[in-house]
Amino acid sequence: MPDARSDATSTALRICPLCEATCGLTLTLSGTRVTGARGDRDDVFSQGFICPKGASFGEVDADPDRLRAPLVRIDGVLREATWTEAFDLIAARVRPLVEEYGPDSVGIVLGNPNVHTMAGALYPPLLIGALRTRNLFTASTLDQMPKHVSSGLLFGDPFAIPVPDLDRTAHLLMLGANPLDSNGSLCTAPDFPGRLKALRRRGGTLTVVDPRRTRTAALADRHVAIRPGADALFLAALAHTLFEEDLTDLGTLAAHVEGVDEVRAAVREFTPEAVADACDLDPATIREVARELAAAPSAAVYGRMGSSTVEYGTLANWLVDVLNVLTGNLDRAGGALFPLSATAPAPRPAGPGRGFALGRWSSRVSGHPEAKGELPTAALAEEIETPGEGRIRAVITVAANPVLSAPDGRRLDGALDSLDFMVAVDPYLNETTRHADVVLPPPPPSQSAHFDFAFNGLAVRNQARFTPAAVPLDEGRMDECEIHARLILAVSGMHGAPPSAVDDLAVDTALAKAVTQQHSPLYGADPAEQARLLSGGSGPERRLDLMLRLGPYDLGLDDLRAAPHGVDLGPLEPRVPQVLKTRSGRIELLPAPIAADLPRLRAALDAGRDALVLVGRRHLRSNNSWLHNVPSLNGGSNRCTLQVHPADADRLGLADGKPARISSAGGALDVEVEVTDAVRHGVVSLPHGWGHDRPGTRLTVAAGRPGVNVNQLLDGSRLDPLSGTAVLNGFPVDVAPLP
Ligand SMILES: Nc1nc2c(c(=O)[nH]1)N[C@H]1C(S)=C(S)[C@@H](COP(=O)(O)OP(=O)(O)OC[C@H]3O[C@@H](n4cnc5c(=O)[nH]c(N)nc54)[C@H](O)[C@@H]3O)O[C@H]1N2
Ligand SMILES: Nc1nc2c(c(=O)[nH]1)N[C@H]1C(S)=C(S)[C@@H](COP(=O)(O)OP(=O)(O)OC[C@H]3O[C@@H](n4cnc5c(=O)[nH]c(N)nc54)[C@H](O)[C@@H]3O)O[C@H]1N2
Ligand code: SF4
Ligand SMILES: [Mo]
Repeated sequence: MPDARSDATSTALRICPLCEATCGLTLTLSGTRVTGARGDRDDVFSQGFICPKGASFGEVDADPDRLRAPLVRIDGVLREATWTEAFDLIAARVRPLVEEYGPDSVGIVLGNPNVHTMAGALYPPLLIGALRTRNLFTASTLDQMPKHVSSGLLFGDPFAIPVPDLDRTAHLLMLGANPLDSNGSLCTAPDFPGRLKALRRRGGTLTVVDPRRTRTAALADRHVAIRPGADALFLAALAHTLFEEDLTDLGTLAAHVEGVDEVRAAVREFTPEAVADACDLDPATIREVARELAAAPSAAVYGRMGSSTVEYGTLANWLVDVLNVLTGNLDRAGGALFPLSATAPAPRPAGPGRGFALGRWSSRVSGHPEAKGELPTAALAEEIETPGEGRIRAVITVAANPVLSAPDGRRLDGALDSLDFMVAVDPYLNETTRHADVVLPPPPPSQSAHFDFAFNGLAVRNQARFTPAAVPLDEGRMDECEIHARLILAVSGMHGAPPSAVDDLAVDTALAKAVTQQHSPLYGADPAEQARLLSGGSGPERRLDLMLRLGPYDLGLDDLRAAPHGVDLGPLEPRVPQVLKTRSGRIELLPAPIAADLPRLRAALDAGRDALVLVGRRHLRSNNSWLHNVPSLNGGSNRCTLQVHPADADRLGLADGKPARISSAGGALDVEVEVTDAVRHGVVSLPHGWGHDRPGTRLTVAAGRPGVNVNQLLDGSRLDPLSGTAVLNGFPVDVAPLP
């Protein structure tokens, strides 16, 4: 490993943690400083692809605003402290709250970067288990929870998420996703843009459904500029058309599906004519899209943010896979398949499972049902503010910035400020962490080992890659895994125990279970001996090694170390019925909670139409709320402007480059107008993650171009009821020019 005292140049491999594409990077180092990054041409998965974010890895890594030491609030002021002082304070403050007010008095908030770190994959489940709180909030209810709920209901497993077989499909119907800027989501595919171009080069077709003419839509054979929020209606009409024109063909899947006739009846009213007005589409177009889907030799339907964070998000996500099933494309090459990651438990034999339960408990104040053990992040503020038994008095945020990423940040600001105690595991002093009593900063990514626990299970090709830390930990730094382990000990009454105790317990628990499971590769083995055999220099590496050994491939951590550019495990393969965990052991195509939500969708057919609604957008040189502090990623076309169609601009008296006031239920914002026909009429677009104008933060570059927080327009009351996911796309707004 490079030496901090030397300035000799060298290179090191690092999987990029900045988006779901998980590209392999080759870092150039001067001593221990990252001076550059290029795509690793030998990476088995990304084969040299890199985007501007990855290319700025060195700048992201070396941001001078990254916190170097823990911060502890003393007399109201956050000051640098030692790790011992920080964990002592956590231990002294959290346990008494739990003892006096119960486990639910501590809320846990997990943000998106947890899926981009080993620590975030391995420890939060243990933290939740240690605290036994039901007040768990994550970025999932601002994102993909509708997919988890839909998969839970259809397949019995919320993590069984079919991904489009990008490299082999003949037809991709994509809704509410813009992978040319996002690089893909719930579909891990380095160089997604190149893979879409390859699809078209081999004669395949791409249809993009999006109210904006995105860079992805510009690449498509067909762009369907739907009215926001109407995807579920559009998809129901596609299903209706397949039935009406006798175009369904489940193929070999038929033996594993129940409820097809029930779905046929359920979509009867959703004719293309009936949904046309709500979608603002020609019925003939809807029929053509359905026919093309049915006629394609293979096809995949794929939906993301724009069909998820909307009023009918779970219904839309359910319909995506209903269409994959009805056209026989689920679980076949070229369709939508279930990945099998190297750290997934070895497959158990096919057969009935325990099924997926929804709403096992509800949130205290508004009675929102839990989904996958989580409550809606949009309800976090009220759970802190509302007095009574079960009120949240302390919050632990890990890699989360809900003040910007969730609805009504101003209210959340006030709520976090009123807490008895708050801990943040975060590299920055930002809009959220400024409220903390203790901030525990992880090291920059070059100093952490990496393995993608989550994204390998969502990847278009099975593969496994591990990159050790590229450079050693700086003096005074603590590995994020150790931070998490010490945090767990501090809040669970074991403060002072060695952090390895947490990993040992996890290893022992997993081994004790595995040796009793007949389908496990370690069935019947001696757990103590297996624990001794584990390879890895640290607790988390031993845990990774164990998960690999318990997994479906004959792999261990040493194999991954011996293959620094990764191990290719082949294309996705059919997994039905083994993957199913429903009570019936079959795909349950019309689950009861979905059927119960359909009347709401029927009502939407005749509901009034809003004159102007807002949708979000992402920019290639941005990532949610936390990359605006990197100079090369902030500026140019990455700006927080309100995009308005020329016809709407005329109607409302708005002019390009001029200020306007936009308002909705949660408040009003002053923005700069950008007139462009890339948004359809009746739709305006404002990106999220901006609004870096609050005092008490340390984000020098971001504060210089703060932008506005789009989520201030929301009051937190608009949710997809089945998943508790906030409606971030397709809500009504008013816009007026400012003098
Ligand atoms: N209006 C609107 N709102 C949205 C969205 C939208 O499209 N429109 N998108 C939603 C989506 S999809 C998501 S996923 C959420 C994201 O919501 P969040 O996860 O709350 O927000 P992020 O901006 O990703 O912030 C992550 C935090 O993690 C910190 N961080 C960065 N790297 C690390 C690390 O290595 N370790 C730790 N411990 N912390 C780290 C950052 O400093 C930051 O504080 O936002 C949602 N909000
Ligand atoms: N560069 C960059 N990359 C990122 C991120 C980032 O912030 N920046 N964030 C990462 C994260 S956390 C995620 S979850 C992914 C998200 O990845 P994507 O889902 O691909 O990203 P979005 O840009 O949010 O795309 C949503 C699209 O839906 C459209 N849309 C809005 N409303 C509707 C609707 O009602 N119907 C339809 N059909 N379309 C609609 C929007 O116009 C937008 O083009 O990106 C990840 N990658
Ligand atoms: S596409 Fe994503 S993973 Fe690849 S270099 Fe860019 S930010 Fe990193
Ligand atoms: Mo996300």
